[in-house]
Amino acid sequence: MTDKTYYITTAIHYPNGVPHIGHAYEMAGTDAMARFKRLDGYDVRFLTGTDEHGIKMAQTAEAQGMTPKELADKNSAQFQRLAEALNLSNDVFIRTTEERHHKASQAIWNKMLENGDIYEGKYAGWYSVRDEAYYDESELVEGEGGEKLSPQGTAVEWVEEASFFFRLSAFGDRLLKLYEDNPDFIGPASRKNEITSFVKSGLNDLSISRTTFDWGIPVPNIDGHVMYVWVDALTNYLTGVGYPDIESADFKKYWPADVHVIGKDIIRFHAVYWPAFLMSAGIELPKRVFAHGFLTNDGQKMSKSLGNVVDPFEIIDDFGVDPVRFFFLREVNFGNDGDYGREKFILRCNADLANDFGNLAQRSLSMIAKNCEGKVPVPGNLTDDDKELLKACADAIDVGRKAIDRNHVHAAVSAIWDVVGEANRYFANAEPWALKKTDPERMNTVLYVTAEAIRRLAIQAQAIVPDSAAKFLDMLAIEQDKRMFAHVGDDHMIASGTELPAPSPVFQRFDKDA
Ligand code: ME8
Repeated sequence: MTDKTYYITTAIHYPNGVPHIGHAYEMAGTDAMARFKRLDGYDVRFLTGTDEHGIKMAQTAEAQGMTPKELADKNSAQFQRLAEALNLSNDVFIRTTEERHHKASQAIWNKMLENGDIYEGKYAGWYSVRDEAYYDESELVEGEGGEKLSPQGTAVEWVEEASFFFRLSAFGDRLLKLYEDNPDFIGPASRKNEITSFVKSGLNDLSISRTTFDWGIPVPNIDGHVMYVWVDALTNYLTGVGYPDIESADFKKYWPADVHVIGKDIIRFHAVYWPAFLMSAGIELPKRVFAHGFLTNDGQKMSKSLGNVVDPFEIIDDFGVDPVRFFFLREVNFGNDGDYGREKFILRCNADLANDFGNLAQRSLSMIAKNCEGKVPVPGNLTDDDKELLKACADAIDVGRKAIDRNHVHAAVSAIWDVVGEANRYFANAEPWALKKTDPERMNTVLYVTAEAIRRLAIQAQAIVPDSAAKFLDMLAIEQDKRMFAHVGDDHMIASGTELPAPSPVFQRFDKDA
């Protein structure tokens, strides 16, 4: 048992359509952080799921001749399938249509009501169904045909209806103090500036119930009102740890969340509305909200009308899950926008996976098979070069730890792959194939050190490319319970004499002309 806990969440995705690579990207990045923390000895709770209420769902369902629940069931299943296809290690998959979530949402509503932050009124203003968001007139931009658009470029409509309001305007100072006292609450820093200036510009009270449709969670004790979808959506993070039972073991252990990982388009909901709801309800705030960037396809924004939306299932089928996870996390700075392109994908995976990591293992382990009777050789005295490489492998964990605590997944990946590069240079310079005749003892040492370096690096790579890293560890005959970060280091060096299975290639080389 460990007392180190870590609660991490993705956004919950709208199942109004099938998942795209933006969703896969967020899931893979969050999964890498969850796995990293588990490998580092934390008790991790990792939540993902689907956000099933709201007008967008209701309208899409109607257009497709189904009920909203049928649409939600159909597409939520696709998101669950994606979680499996991506080898996600989530502990919870939440659906907001579940009974437990209705209870949690009604409970937080009642708390905000009891604390005097909800009042009845009438909403008159702009709404974007696409964003499920209210916008102030001053935020709107003009479209090409002179029409009004949201700042995200989506259509807005004028709405007037009876509504309950949340007294968001009363929370401005408390929110600004939150950002000031907790400089890490919003990441990356650029998002913090955006949110701070939004709050400083003055907050309006927020309409939190709707009366013109019924696909939502009923407002407790009031007929005809359903909750604004974001009130219920954000509450999912509490549902996932047992709220409203705040005495439950899960809630006590995992709340407050360590980080909500989301995309840059929904930072306002997470860094303004969500902490205000929680402050009102008297619930501790999450420690951090981190917004990753958006993915494009060959430099173009993905959209259904352009027909260029990349299907994550298709690329996983084509390339395998680990190369897909690797490409996203290696190629794109988590926090910046990034681009997917087939050619770029192939170049990156061939260079870093097949050539660097794959070849190193294949070449060194084949030499062990051939020259050392398939057993981990006995090393001679270690030289400075040997020691330096092994130290670099162990030190990468510290670099990774710092990176993951800032949600810089790409930096944790670089920390590992920089040393994979070093290990390759070490192996090439040492020329063990030439030592075979001239200095077999030194050859044994080089092969031993290389195997040990692969062990150390593969343990870390389990966070990024779990299946492939496990194959490396299997080829080194590392026991299942010796694969944590605690086992990287001099106390757990690979044992000489261990019989190794015949090595086989772990990463495939892709042909860009195929
Ligand atoms: O916003 N690249 O759901 P969603 C990267 N239900 N990330 C992208 C992306 C892209 N091209 N497109 C979308 C919602 N995302 C709400 C969230 S949370 C309480 C409720 C990201 O299905 C997006 O930023 O529209 C968000 O984090 C996630 O995918 C789900 O988007």
